[in-house]
Amino acid sequence: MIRPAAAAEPMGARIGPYELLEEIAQGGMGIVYQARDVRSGRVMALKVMRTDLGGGAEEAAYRFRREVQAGALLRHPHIVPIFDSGVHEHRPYLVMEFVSGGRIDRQFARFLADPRQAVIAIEKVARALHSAHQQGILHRDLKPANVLLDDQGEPRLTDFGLARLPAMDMELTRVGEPLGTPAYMAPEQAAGCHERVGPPTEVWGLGVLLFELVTGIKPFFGENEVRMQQAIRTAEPLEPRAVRLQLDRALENIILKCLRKEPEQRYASAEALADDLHRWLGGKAARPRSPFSLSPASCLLLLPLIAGLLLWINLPRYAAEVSSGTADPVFRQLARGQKVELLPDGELPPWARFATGETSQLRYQPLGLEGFAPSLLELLPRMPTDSYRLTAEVSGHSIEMGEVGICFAHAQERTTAGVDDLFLALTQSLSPQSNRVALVAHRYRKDERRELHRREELLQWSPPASPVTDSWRKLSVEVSTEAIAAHCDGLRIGEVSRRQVVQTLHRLAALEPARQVPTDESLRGALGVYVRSGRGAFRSVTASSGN
Ligand code: 3AM
Repeated sequence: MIRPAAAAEPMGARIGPYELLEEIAQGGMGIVYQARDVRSGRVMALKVMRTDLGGGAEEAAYRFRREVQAGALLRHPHIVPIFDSGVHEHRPYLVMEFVSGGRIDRQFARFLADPRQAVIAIEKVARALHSAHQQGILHRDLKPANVLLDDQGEPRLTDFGLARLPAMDMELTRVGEPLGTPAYMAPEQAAGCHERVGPPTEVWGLGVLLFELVTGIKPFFGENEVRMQQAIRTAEPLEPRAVRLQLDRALENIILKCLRKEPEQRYASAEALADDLHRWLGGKAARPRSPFSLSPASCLLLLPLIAGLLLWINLPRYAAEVSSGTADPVFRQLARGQKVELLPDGELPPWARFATGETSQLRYQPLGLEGFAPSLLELLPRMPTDSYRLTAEVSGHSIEMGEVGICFAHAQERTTAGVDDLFLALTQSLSPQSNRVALVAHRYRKDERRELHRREELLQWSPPASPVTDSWRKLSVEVSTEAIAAHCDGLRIGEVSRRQVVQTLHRLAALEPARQVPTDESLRGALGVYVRSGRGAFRSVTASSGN
């Protein structure tokens, strides 16, 4: 569950004998800090229950207890050890080893580039899980946030707060109520059949993790939790090789075996999966292709893939860390005045990431983006020059008043109520009734309690051609130190001064009090594509310096 940011403890504060150094992350139940044990000087990770749980505090406290109990039973090099626990001002806390490399999906680009790395990591997680299973412990909440990487790049499983412990009664697992995180739940878990949950349920979770690491997308799609659970129970998974054509067939078979609907048809244990992954790494796993992967449903699913190579991709947020290092050659080309194709051969650059809209869906050939909330897929983190041009051909459709476009400036701002994304986009309306191009400033905040989307138009224009649903439209922005000019299908449709942009941003800021007032200086680069309430397709996305 995503909750709005909780009030953090002041840094330097003490919880038991631990001095808080830095907040690392906030989860649904607790806040994780880096902390120092004042007795030994050792740096640890400390998780303390949130203060704002209200009626949920009892269940959260129970999860802490469960995590500590599981921790006492578990000793494995790929499980994060728990060293200590206690209660601070009526809130339970636990102290574990500090694991410095962050969640496994932060290294997504590395695994995409080399599936063997993903297999090596998942084999280790599978062996760690198997050791837990042998103690009668089921993790029940496998997901990328619970697999961390240490400073050696080794995977470390954590968070047994939802675990089933040996001899545990069904206290908090009411029959029929699913437990876990929807996208990673096995069908029996999504259906709330707790008595069918066992090691093969975790094999499923490992299969989803591996699928995601080697393809960059999840095997099932649902735009909300209910649809996701429905898809998991009834739909066939995507085939990994439909997404990554070069992926080894034997590896695909291993993944699909993890994702069989019936637990009995999956690997019987996490160890059996680990062994098969190990054989694959040694080049020996060559299992026959599963007849399940060619079921009519998946063939149907493949048709559009074959026809147009339409690959729906759910790129995890922070898919690749924005690294100016990796984008360096592009910056050099731009600085030399060359025009750069931001989707060479229709492929995403490795540094692409969602600046906002991480739940949106992505496909490619041509690149497509689908989302209800505003989604901004950043294709270049910044421009090396103040004056530049961004151009793209866009198309799309929507059942509502959606829009599709290019985005050329983005900033994140912390407000008293949450984190807001501010961005500028040149958009084309997607509704069949309306045919408009507009230069728009957005302020967007996604948090679970309140979704905020404010939008102000700086320029509007009605193209003479038919709505974009039937054709491609070429949109282009020219940004200079003085003004922003917009073009559509080669026609200049207008210009706004940077002063106007700043005034508009101020108006948006005034509507939602921000800690800092935005300036045009606070809006930087972030060149990319944008969609809201619909599906957009993009091709020929280019950037160039100067005018
Ligand atoms: O989302 P990020 O990667 O910033 O790294 C973990 C992740 O942060 C951090 O909590 C977030 C959700 O899992 N975390 C959890 N346990 C940790 C530990 N033992 C930890 N970071 C370091 N050491």
